Amino acid sequence: PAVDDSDSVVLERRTQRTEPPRMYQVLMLNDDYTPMEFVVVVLQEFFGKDRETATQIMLKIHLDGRGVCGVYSRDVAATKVEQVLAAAHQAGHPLQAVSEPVE
Ligand code: TYC
Repeated sequence: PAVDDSDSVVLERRTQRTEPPRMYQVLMLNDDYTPMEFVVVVLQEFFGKDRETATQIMLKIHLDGRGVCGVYSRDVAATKVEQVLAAAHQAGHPLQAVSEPVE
């Protein structure tokens, strides 16, 4: 920090600017067996979607093969994937989820 010869204060940045952390999108993948209702419940329970939004995302996945469920820091995204896979496995459904960096 330095003070100039007028009354205004000049604050220098002496440290390197830190990039914001990379964000990761969690995607669910379509399959032929997982019930639509199960996917809608997963989107509500683990991704905080209301029922209408969850239904729209589920249908998008059903039609396009994959869809974004949410965007999170790396650790949170990894946990979401684990939660989806655990719930699907427990229910006996083949539902798959992955996370990948945004961009
Ligand atoms: N295709 C499934 C069905 O017709 C529904 C489904 C939607 C499954 C999204 C997985 O990620 C998924 N029952």
